[in-house]
Amino acid sequence: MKKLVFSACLLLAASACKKEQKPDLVNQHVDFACVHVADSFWSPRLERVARVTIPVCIDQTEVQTGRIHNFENAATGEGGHSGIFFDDSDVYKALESIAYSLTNYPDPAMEATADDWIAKIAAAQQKDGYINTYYTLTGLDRRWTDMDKHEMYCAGHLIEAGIAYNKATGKRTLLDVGIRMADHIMSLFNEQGRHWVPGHEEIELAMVKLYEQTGERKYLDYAHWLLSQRGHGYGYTENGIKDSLNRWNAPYYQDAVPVCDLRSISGHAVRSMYLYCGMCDVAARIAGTGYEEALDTLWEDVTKRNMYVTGGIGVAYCTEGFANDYELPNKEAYCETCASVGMALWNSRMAERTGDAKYYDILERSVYNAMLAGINLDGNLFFYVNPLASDGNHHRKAWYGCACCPSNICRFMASLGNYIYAANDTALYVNLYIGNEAAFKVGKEDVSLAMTTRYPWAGRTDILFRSGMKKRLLLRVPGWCRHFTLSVNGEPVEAAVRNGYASLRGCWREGDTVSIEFDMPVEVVSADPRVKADEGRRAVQRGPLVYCAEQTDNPADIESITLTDSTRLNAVCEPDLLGEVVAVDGVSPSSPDVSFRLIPYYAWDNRAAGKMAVWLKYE
Ligand code: FUB
Ligand code: ZN
Repeated sequence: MKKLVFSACLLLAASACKKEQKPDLVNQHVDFACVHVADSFWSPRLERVARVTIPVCIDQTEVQTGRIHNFENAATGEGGHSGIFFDDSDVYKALESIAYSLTNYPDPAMEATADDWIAKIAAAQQKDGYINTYYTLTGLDRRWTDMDKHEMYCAGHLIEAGIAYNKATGKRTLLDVGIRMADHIMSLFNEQGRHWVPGHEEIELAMVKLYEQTGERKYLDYAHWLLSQRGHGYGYTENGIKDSLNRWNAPYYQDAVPVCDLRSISGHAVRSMYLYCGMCDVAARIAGTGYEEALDTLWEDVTKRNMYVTGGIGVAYCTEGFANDYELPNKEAYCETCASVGMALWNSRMAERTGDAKYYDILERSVYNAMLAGINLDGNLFFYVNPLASDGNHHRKAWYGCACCPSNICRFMASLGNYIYAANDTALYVNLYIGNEAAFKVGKEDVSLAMTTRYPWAGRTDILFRSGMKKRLLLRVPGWCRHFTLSVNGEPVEAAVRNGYASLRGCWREGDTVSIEFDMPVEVVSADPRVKADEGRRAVQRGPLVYCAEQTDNPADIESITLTDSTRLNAVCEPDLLGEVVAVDGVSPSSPDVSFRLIPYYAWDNRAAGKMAVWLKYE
């Protein structure tokens, strides 16, 4: 049955699987529609997104909150607006999630729901193409007066959803709504018209997607123009975040300098991530933007001085953003789930731009730790904030007033297959080790593969060629891995590692199997000494996973857990714990008894409430 569904997806996705190589990208990711995830770790999670999490988003949108009523009211002009001014974006992100999910988990009832919402959205669009239920219901005369009111942010999510739904179903109503809104925006704000600095980035990357979808160059140029608006003092807000002089807080909005002069991260974390995505997208398609140096320097700043061991970013509650370099408190960490999704979106683009595996190291860290913690094991409770320590009072919730995170996790997970492979005319890159069956083009060749793995629990992955391939095979060697072995059809082989990829010859026959095995010992890691919060502390990692101590496993105060150089740390397979995990048991040298237990960080707060800590005392 699964196979049949998979073949249908391949047909639908045929165009996605035959993309032309972008000249300024080293490689391009293989579209998730060509990659059927079949993996003991991820498949149950993706199925839960389809069967539980998206239905939660639907229920919240239709029943528990006024999100869909806002569109109904905007269409009739009767009734008021409820919720936050950017709640429309949650509806669009839910639709984008539905679109991705339908590709792998066809669901006619869910598709009918989506069609129903889309009809309501289309009915709410103004004649001039404008669509935003907040202003339609509170006073269209005030639209486009405050750059922090997220009109372009919502439009960006609308466009992304319209493209996704068109690709998944062939239907184009939502895409056309998005195109009309894009054209409306472009008619108002442009070189001859008004300046505008989108207070929350998102529209930039969406315009590039719209260019890819329609082939209309104007959308790409417009994304470039929007980026060029930053750093010239054009920003204005009535009710948004202000500086000490009561003006638009330019650093918060990534608007203090022109984007090609950005060298250090500032302000809001999610906005920064989406901005950097837009910059990558434009730089890959327009020569001479000058964004590359900014992007490379920003990446160093984010990952070396402002990122948690979990891959989470953003510290400050007041700005949902970055603080001083190395200021990374654990209990007070913000680490919004959306910011981790943003890290994945940005790092995958950086990898396409450079062909360097180090970006996938960061993507993997963010996804398997900070992002995955954002959802519980049952798929129906969410963290917005993902601290690295808790007194026992931080718990996932069924929903949030500001509910950006649940649908962001959904859309990311439902399109997880995007991050496994990338290709160019001469090589196939393997970026993540996630079991799958895939069929796609590498250059002009049709390639079909099956990957099997027990990652992240075990280090071995087998890749079976179901077709021949005359291209190099580049296998990412994760940054955490100190030793690995490779074999082809059971015979050990050696391979040079360049840019983080083990590179293998370029002539494969149907039936060949390449196996790569990473040693996956338990490792104790320390933070940069400048991180005050982690002084005298260590964290535990195994493979891509960061571990934590939870009170329910460690009834004595977790603050008393102490690692020493002689503590033995044993990896223990626990098939029945937390949906299957490898736990890490600490045994002190003076006693054979287990003195503490650690579990993967992503799995915390799924049992009895209690304290949690990632960074443990070290003596
Ligand atoms: O403002 C829209 C979204 O809501 C942001 O991305 C999140 O940080 C939250 O503030
Ligand atoms: Zn969020």
